[in-house]
Amino acid sequence: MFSGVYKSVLISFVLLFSSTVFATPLTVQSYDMQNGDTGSYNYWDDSYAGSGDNTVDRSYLSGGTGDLTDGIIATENWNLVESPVGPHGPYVGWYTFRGIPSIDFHFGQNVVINSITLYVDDSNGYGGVFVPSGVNIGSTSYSFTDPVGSEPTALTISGLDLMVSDLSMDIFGGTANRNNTWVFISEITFDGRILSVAEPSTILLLSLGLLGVFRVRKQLNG
Ligand SMILES: [Ca+2]
Ligand SMILES: [Ca+2]
Repeated sequence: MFSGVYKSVLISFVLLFSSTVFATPLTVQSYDMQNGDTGSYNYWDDSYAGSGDNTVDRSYLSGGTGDLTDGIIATENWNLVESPVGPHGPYVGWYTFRGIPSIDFHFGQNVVINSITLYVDDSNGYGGVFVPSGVNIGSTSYSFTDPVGSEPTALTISGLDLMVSDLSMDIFGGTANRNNTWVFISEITFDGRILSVAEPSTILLLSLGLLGVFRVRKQLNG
């Protein structure tokens, strides 16, 4: 019943619709920040590959990626997985007394971000490690509620509609009355969609497809 042209137009519509509606994980091309600090152990970004020295506290790391986007999410508290010997742990830890972590993420293309999730340790203050109290993204503040438990946890900011290619995030230490807490993060993820350069051409294809339908109908009628 449907002509081939009509079918292709229909498929194009479905593809366009699905690519714009459903949020999928976005790839971070690189992130820049100060390396983590040393406490009982070294809480560095051990897998960071880019500029800077990831074996020096607060060394400025740039142009690469590491622990925060490697897909490895800590499932245990910092004191259990950040060993002084052997492979280093999954967290990057910052002592907020030396400055709050500030991270610049680069996506390398235009994206629309719908949600951001931070995978953090929640030790309820053990060793001074707390869930971050909130983040600043650009000039907007988002606050987090510290779960009652003390397991590593995920903090998600949803309902976003941020059209960006770069994003800056300041992460505040836990508890409002202390500036000397530790923040431990093992992963930060972004969900949304790529603002594909193919979209205008898809629209062009749709237009051509519709034009084709009209021509076919005209021929049938004529
Ligand atoms: Ca990780
Ligand atoms: Ca807690």
